[in-house]
Amino acid sequence: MIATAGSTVPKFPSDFLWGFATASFQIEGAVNEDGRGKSIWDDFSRIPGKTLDGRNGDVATDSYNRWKEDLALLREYGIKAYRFSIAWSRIIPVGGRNDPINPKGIEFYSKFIDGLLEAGITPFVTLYHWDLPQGLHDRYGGWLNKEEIVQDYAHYARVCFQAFGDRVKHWLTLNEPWCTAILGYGRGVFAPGRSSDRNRSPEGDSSTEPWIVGHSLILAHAHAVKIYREEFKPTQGGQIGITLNGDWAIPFDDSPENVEAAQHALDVAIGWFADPVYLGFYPEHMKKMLGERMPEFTAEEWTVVKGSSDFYGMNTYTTNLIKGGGDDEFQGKAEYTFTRADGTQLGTQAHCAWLQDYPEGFRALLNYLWNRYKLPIFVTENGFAVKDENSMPLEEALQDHDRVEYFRGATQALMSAVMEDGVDVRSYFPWSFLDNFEWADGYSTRFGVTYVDYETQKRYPKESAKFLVKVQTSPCVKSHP
Ligand code: PNW
Repeated sequence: MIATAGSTVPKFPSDFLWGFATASFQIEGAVNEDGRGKSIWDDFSRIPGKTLDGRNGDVATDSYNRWKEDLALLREYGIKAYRFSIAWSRIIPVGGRNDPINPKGIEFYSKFIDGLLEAGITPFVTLYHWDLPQGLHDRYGGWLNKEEIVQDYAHYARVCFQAFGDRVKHWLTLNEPWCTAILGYGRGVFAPGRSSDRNRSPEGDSSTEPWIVGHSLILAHAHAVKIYREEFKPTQGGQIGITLNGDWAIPFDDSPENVEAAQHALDVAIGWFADPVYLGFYPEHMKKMLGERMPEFTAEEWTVVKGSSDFYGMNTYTTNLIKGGGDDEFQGKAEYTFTRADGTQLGTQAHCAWLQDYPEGFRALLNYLWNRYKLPIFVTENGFAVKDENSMPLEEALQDHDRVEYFRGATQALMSAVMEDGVDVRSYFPWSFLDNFEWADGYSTRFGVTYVDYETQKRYPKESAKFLVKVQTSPCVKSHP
């Protein structure tokens, strides 16, 4: 639907940011170059058994060395914005507030930002996308140590605002804190790999550590925002917020138990972080579920936490059907399935077990977040990994039909949410610009709209890249004056 002048139908925002997203550790490689310090993913990804294909992030898509080539491709795609993350250990190799700053690290991102701006591409910068400096993990336990990590992260953020804030006007403090806390300190499948499961990790307590880490993450984010607002925003004039993962939850059927369970699933997946940051409280369900294990904020901390995001940063991939029951606290003691009561599947299965295509869920989640948190939404990730793409010959992989269908559905859902439901959405960043290091999956799962041949590091646009480039320039999403 196209908005016409004078109608009550909302207009598609003229400054809407269409782009693609990546993250430092997943693309940069060059782990020993120009004074970079180790991150917790360096060694973790080298431990046999931690990645599916046994491969690590040492080279990835070699984007640290090939940034000019990547920039040329972004320019060729003609997108408006690019989301990437800064590697903390390139800026401050050991990580702490009294440790040396690495000018080469600053120079690298500075040149890249200049290159984007020259190409007319808006940089959307994540400060932390899971690559904690190993030095801080070794020194005091990283995110487990609230007193230290909050100060060190705030210092690192300040260094970045100082170095890049004259040119960067869109900041994300943290990417998906749920993943950092649960996958890194609960399930133990992401670095630093801590868990109560002694087959996985010699150390860790999955019943307490994730909640402690989550608490530190919220405070670290909030303090960085306070610094930005007080010291930089008045002159630099940008926006800053957090970006949360979260998938739509549909009750398996309309039994009260399953309806309640769907809300509980959302409370832990999203509310754990979003309720404190936007509303000023932890979800009741979490407090009840965790009792004394749920950390509390002091009154003084709440004043920093509540309202600490200028917008809602949204990463979303799928929808789950939810049943009550089970004892998995990380899912809010709810069970997740893609199989409907009648035995059919919710949508097309991706390469990863946790992902099926269901665009209606994207629209529903946009509405839920808009109604609950009442702030403009920046969609900072959304994407699909085609089943078995990694074992296909190049020509076949480039015809990524299921990914095109995924983005067709998602962009239509986005348009409906904006134009029909009146949800205020400001950006759409498909994950990912390139195939890259997919964490515990290694390189076996491909999320890129650009195929990367890891033997030659050659990049090849897939059909989905062409599709998305066309969507953003089509008349019904073009800016309305
Ligand atoms: C996000 N899950 O991670 C990250 O922000 C990206 O770095 C990543 O490459 C992308 O999504 C694709 O996985 C997620 O298990 C990792 O539900 C795991 C889950 C969700 C998101």
